[in-house]
Parts: sequence; C-alpha cells; structure tokens
Amino acid sequence: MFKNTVVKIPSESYVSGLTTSDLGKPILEKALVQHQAYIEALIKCGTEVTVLSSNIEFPDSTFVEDTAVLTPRFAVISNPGALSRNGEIHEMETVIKSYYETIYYIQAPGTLDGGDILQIEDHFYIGISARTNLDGAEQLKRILESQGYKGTIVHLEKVFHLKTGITYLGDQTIVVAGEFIDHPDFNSYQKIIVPPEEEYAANCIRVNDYVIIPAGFPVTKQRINEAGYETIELEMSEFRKQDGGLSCLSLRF
Ligand code: CIR
Repeated sequence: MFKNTVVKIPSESYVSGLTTSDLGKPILEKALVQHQAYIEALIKCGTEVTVLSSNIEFPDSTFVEDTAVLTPRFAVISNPGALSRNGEIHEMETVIKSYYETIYYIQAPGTLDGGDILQIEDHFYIGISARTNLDGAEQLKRILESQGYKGTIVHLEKVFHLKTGITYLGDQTIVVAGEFIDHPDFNSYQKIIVPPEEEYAANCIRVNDYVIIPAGFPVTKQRINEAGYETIELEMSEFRKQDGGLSCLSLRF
C-alpha cells in the first residue's frame, strides 16, 4: 500500500532534456496537462501527493523516480548517471529527509538511476544500464542486504532502464516486454506479456487498487484487466518523447 507520492512539475527547460527518441520535441503546455492528469490519478489511487515546483536548471527533473530508491524503513539517494541530472538529488534530499530518518547514499564513482531498480516483494532487481554502473549496483545491493532484502543484479541488453521493460503488479505477477519475456531471473513469476508493438506499455504502475497504464495500448490493457486489475489510462505522449514513462514521474512509498 502506498500512502505517499512525490512528483515535480516539468519546467520551461523540459523540452531541452535528454532523449534518444525520434518522436519530436515535446510541447510543454501539453506535458503540463498530462502531468496534472497524472497527479489526479495518484490522488484517485488514494495517495497523498507532494507536488514539487519546477526547476529550470534541471530539464529532466520531472522524472523524480531516478533520484532515489525508497523502502518502508529507509531511503537511498541515488547518484544519477547522466551528468546533467546529477544535481537533481540535492533538492530531493531535502524532501526525503522530511519523511525518512535513515538515509543511505550511492557514492561516486558508483552511479545509479532509480529507474533501474525494480522491487518485487522483498527482492530488488538492479539493472546495469547506460546510467547505472556495476559499482553503483553493488553499493545498493550491499545496502539492501544489510537491511534484510535480497538484491539481484541484471545486465540490460536493449532497454533504457530496467523498468522500461518490466513492472511488478503484486500477487507474484509481472508485466514484461522484449528482453525480459524469457529472462531467467524472472521465470518464477506469472507473466503478462506485452506485444512488441506495445512495448511502451510495459512501464505501468500499480498504485493501491489501480494499475495506471499509458493510453493507446489496448492489448496490454486487456491482458492486465483480464488478470483482475482495474486500470486508469493516461496520455503520456509528451513524456514518451523524452524517454519517460509512468514510473519515472513519481516516487511512491
Ligand atoms: C533521461 O534521459 O534521463 C530522461 N529524459 C528520462 C528519464 C526516464 N526515467 C525513468 O525511466 N526512470
């Protein structure tokens, strides 16, 4: 059960953020409307939403998920792997300190983005990506294991972040796309398979009684509904253009 969520309004510099996509420049006004709908969905899911104001210095800072890994008892402030994003953690640290007493830090030369961390019950999967290096992954694994959690390091092949291609819904059920469909680390879970043309929908989020999914992916939506979950669909076009998905836009704890 998530009680709290933290989001951050996209700033005027959002359109100049990092991206590998060829979907065109985002339209800020549209991104703001989509972001507001995201906030409303989190409220509908029963969470108390902390809305942080925008920061023009950090174009990608609306993707708050990358700045931290949160568990019920402690927080880990990440060390984001993209230079232009690294300073995002300072503002977030202040916010996290208002909720947590126990805070760990990923230290350089280790790097780690929260988008590479997938929690399945007491087991954390840590993706090695262009943003999370082995040093950062091993630091997090040690922190988690010292606190009684399990940690498994997963080497990513194609996806940007681990959670770009896999989501945990609860009830031992995962939503998987691409390289994770037959990945040995995830074979023990029940799988909802995302077809290749809908891969973007693999990044969805279970928030209490709902699964929030991006709009426009009917096969995945139907499969999630058939598995017994109620869905909320959100327009995500302007975040997709910057390689962002639903999980990236919030910290949930
Ligand atoms: C970036 O390249 O860092 C942003 N444009 C997108 C970050 C997406 N975050 C996530 O998947 N957790």
